[in-house]
Amino acid sequence: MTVDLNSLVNNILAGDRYFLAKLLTLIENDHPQGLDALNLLYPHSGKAHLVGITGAPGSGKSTLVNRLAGYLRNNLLNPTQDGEQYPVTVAIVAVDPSSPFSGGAILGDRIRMRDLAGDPGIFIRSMASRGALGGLAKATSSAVEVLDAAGFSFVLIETVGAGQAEVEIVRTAHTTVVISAPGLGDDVQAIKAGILEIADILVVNKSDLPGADNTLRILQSAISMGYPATQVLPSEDQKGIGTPQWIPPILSVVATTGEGIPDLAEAINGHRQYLDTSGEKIRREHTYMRSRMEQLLGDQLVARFLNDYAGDKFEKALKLVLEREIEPRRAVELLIQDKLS
Ligand SMILES: Nc1nc2c(ncn2[C@@H]2O[C@H](COP(=O)(O)OP(=O)(O)OP(=O)(O)O)[C@@H](O)[C@H]2O)c(=O)[nH]1
Ligand SMILES: [Mg+2]
Repeated sequence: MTVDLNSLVNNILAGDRYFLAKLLTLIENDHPQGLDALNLLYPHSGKAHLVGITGAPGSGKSTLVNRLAGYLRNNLLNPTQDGEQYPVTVAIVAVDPSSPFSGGAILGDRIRMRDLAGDPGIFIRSMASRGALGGLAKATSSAVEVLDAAGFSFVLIETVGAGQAEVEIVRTAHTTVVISAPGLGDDVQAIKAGILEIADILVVNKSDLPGADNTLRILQSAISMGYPATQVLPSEDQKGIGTPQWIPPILSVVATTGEGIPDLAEAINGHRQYLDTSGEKIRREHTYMRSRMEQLLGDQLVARFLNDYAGDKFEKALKLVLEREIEPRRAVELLIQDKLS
């Protein structure tokens, strides 16, 4: 596929969806032209609010993201640009790690297509993994940067909160919403997986189902353990705004009816305000970009080292380690110093 780079970029900046979709495909396929275009677009990014939505398979992420996108679109106006106010625009990135649980994702996508189709202010993209999850995380970060540069006010990133790669994807976000639901048996699991540690907002979805109260209680006690010295639940009207430390609010939602969605939108905005006023946004971006660059550098260095220099030697070292002749750390040292006999 050959596309003129400048027209690709200019069309995307002008709001063209066809070229936007085309670039996302280039990026997903790790096409070099995708990276070139991203490089040109990157200076236009940094304005969108990035919201990560994660939770166990079937907890209702897709349904909730669909509702939230519609709500934001219909109720929020962008800050004035030329004196006029415009409804916000929303991009949705659904990350499907092609897990055996992905059945629900298809259903979710169908719901979305019915509800949101035809609204030019909403753009939906599914990212499927074609191989390593690490690759998916990389492609997703880049896709989010493209959507940000393309001018969307919000980018909602939906991912199953199952493993390291998903946590990595969520770290791209400014605000992370972790979804639990009764009847999945995932309450304790979520806490164990450390997924609560990345939560800025906690949602108990499917609050219409029995057991929702129990899920709520489990989350409340988990949060109170994490924030012992502070009042656990911010008062209803505050939702954490103005507190020196952000305490993740816990919200009850019924995504299928939209109950609780306005509160969620308010909490997201509250967290956004908190990030801006506390300096936390700058700190987070700094930490995130540093670790992202270190990781990219690491990947490149390893690939180069193995490719240009020590592919065979690496295999030899690996064999020696497996035969218990050399300890792995020493083996790597010897490889780097080229002292492997
Ligand atoms: N009762 C009830 N059911 C819900 C609610 N929200 C979602 N569901 C249902 O739960 C099922 C899963 O919803 P999805 O939105 O596909 O969940 P998901 O977390 O995106 O699923 P995966 O993408 O497969 O991980 C669907 O049958 C939804 O209709 C809710 O608030 N109450
Ligand atoms: Mg889904």
